[in-house]
Formats: sequence, C-alpha cells, structure tokens
Amino acid sequence: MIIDAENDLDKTRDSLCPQQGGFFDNLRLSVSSYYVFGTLAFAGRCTNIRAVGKPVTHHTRKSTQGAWMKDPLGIMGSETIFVMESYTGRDVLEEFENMAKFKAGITRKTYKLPYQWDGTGGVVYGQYLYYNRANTNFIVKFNLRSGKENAQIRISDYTPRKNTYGWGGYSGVDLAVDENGLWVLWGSTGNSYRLYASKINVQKNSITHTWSLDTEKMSSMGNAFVACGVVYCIDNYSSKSTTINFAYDTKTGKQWNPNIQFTNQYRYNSMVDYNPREKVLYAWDNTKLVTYPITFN
Ligand SMILES: [Ca+2]
Repeated sequence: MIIDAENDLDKTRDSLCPQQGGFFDNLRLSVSSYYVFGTLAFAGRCTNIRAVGKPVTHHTRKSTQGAWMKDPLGIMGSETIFVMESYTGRDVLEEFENMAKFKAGITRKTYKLPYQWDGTGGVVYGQYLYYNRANTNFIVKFNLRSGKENAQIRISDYTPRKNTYGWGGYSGVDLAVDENGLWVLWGSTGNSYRLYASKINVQKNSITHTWSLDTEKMSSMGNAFVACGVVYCIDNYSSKSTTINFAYDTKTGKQWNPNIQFTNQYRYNSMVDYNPREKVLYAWDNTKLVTYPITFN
C-alpha cells in the first residue's frame, strides 16, 4: 500500500517537476524525500473511522444525482471544485475556482470529455479525471491539463449496467481515493452481486489487486468509500437514519460491522466519497451538495 502511494506521489512529483537538470534533480530529490517521509509518517496515523458527523450543506444543483469533489492531492488547487452533474447522457465536467464562485454560478472552465459517463463514481485525482465510460467496462483517465484522454483502464470482469447501488442510475463503477491512492468499487453478476474492491496503479494504468467482498448485495447498499485502506459500505441511500454496516480492512483481511450512524439528510444520497486531504466525506444528496466530518479512532 505504501509502495503504491509512493508511486502515485512519484507521478505527482513528475507532474510538478517534469524537466530534468541540475536544479530540478536536486528539487526532485528533496521533494521525493519529503513525500516518502511524509507518507510513512502519515501511514502511522491512519486508523479506522469511529464516527461520521451530521452533513453540512454547501450548495444546491438542479439534478437529483451527481458527483462533486476537490482534487485530494491539491495539484489542481486546494480550493478548486469539480462537478459532474447527473448520472447519464453527460460529457461535460465543470470546474469552479472556489466555493464562493461555485455558489455564484461562475464557472472557471468546462471540459468536453471524449465519452459520456455512467453513474456518479467519477473522481479527480491529481491532474486526471477518472470515470466510467458509459455502457463499457473501461475507466477513462482524462488529463485535465492537456484536455486529452490519457488512458483507459479495463475492469475485466465488470459487465456494464447489470448491478448498481440501491438508487440505480448505472452506478456499478464507483471510483474512490484514500491515503493509498486510487481504488474502484464495483458490482457485476459475479460474487453473488456483492461488491468488489480493486486497487488501481495510476502509473501502469491497470488494476493490481481485486478483493471479492462479503457485503450485502450492491443493490441493497447505499454507497461505499475507502479510507486508510478500509472499505466502508453504507446500508441505505434514502433512509434519513442509516448505518455504515460493513467494513473490510484490505491491509489485514479483517471484516466487521462498525455500526456507525450515517444521515441521509435529503433522502436520496447518490454519491459518497472520501477526501483524504480534508478528511471529510463529499456527497450529493437529492440536489444538495454536502460534506460530512469524520472522527477517526
Ligand atoms: Ca462512493
């Protein structure tokens, strides 16, 4: 896990310091040392979630379903907000400079993507957007800096539009970011329709490991996310009061029911994703864009 994180951070470093040379070599070395040390120090503090707080409402959009996020690496700016509104028939990603501009409806940039997306599982991670290409088993890796497709990552056993979270909406592919890098949580016709979790290597643009989890069926589940290498599943998307009723630690193979209270304030939670930089959950609940504070053990 730490090695993957370092690989991801290598990528980050490369994007920050792409040119070779005396000055940059020295800079790269010091940045590398910082990140390796920082990652190890950080990993030691990474623990299980004890509680999720009440949602904080930030903004309202037109669509019932969608995805919104910041880049958890901060490369695209620590305040920059990205929005993928709706779950189908769309191919435009919106970027806002900060929350004030977002609330004022002032778009900084829009990106025309090479393909439409399915679901609400897209994430920005560094200078790339990752999302499920509609009705395919491919994750598109789109370079926000160049405005071009960088790669497509195949989920070999995924059959499109055969399994989803409780709310439906082609939500069978759910990308997630944690302290260890990029993951994809997904459901297909295998594993008795329960959830799979796969780790993605963003340098090789491939899946390095897949876990078949012993969750409830994906269609009975509200949403899922990963924090500190632990996959967490929320029981329900529409009950105002629900629980995180499944946890699986990919580091140890341990599984348990953490029974953590979780509030779907607006009764239609179509997206929940962890931001490891801010240590909060981002969610899109029935047109309302909310965050949840998290308490770790
Ligand atoms: Ca999620």
